[in-house]
Amino acid sequence: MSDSSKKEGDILLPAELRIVLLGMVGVGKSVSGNKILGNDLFDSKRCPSAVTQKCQKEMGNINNQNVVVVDTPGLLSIDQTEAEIVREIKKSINLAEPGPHVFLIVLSVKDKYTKKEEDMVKSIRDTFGKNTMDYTMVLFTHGKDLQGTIEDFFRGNENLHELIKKCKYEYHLFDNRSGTDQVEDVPERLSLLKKINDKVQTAEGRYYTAEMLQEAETTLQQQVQNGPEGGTRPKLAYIKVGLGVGCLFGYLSFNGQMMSAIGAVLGAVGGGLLCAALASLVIHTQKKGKWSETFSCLV
Ligand SMILES: Nc1nc2c(ncn2[C@@H]2O[C@H](COP(=O)(O)OP(=O)(O)OP(=O)(O)O)[C@@H](O)[C@H]2O)c(=O)[nH]1
Ligand SMILES: [Mg+2]
Repeated sequence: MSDSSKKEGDILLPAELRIVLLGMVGVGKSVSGNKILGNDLFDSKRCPSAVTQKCQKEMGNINNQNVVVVDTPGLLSIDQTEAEIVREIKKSINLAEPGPHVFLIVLSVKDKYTKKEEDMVKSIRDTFGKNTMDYTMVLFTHGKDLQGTIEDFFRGNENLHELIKKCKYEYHLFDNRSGTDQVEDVPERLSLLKKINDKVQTAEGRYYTAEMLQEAETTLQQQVQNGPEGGTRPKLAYIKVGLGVGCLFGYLSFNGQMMSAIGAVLGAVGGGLLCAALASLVIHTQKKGKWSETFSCLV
């Protein structure tokens, strides 16, 4: 989906650019939002507890383009339960209506990329669904603390490097100096907005929508219902069909040689076992994402 655009020189800019900030507590989401908008609008401070507790939408006009920024509470915070935080950050989609062009996952280069950061990214992907990475950029903060280049930094961790490769909007580096002087940091702001605008252009103005969020919610619900092992429901369905088909075959094939009822029972047991085995194979390969491998073996 795309919205109306206007021509500026040779570049086709979306009339409005919508950005959602995501990440863990204290990594610099709010201060980055202030820098993007060139204004001190989001509350930001060094503090042992989460500062941002609710989603907040702010906007500004930068180089004749409306820019909407939605700040969100930090994930994996101990100040609220994960369910509460996820419920809150989902509101960012409506606040950025008709939907954000880009999610900025904010990471600080002062922090190592550990299982906690991986869990945070997983939580974002579970919440916003399979399309998330098509609309995501990693925004690194604390640039001044970097030794070497940002590329050296993320290539130094295989999982972080993999994350960057998956992000259609790639990555960007900020250094948000303390205080309000960072809002005057025009070159950093403009280079980020240019990068996002270029990517939006490549994506032909598409943005993440409320329908995608709805789809993600449905998928997650199904996964919860089916349980971590893929659930028993599909297996039961296969077994029921197997029993039915087995009964029929058993009845037909043994009819005349044995009592047809015994034939039906034998057929039902055989059919049930066969279909249960097939169900397990299907679920196992589905979970491992090895459909093509399985089918190339079977053919
Ligand atoms: N020097 C420096 N300080 C930064 C940078 N980014 C953030 N900070 C500081 O880190 C502190 C936390 O920044 P916030 O923007 O409030 O972080 P947040 O992610 O919004 O935090 P919560 O709302 O609590 O989740 C503030 O004191 C910022 O000034 C940076 O790039 N460089
Ligand atoms: Mg904040």
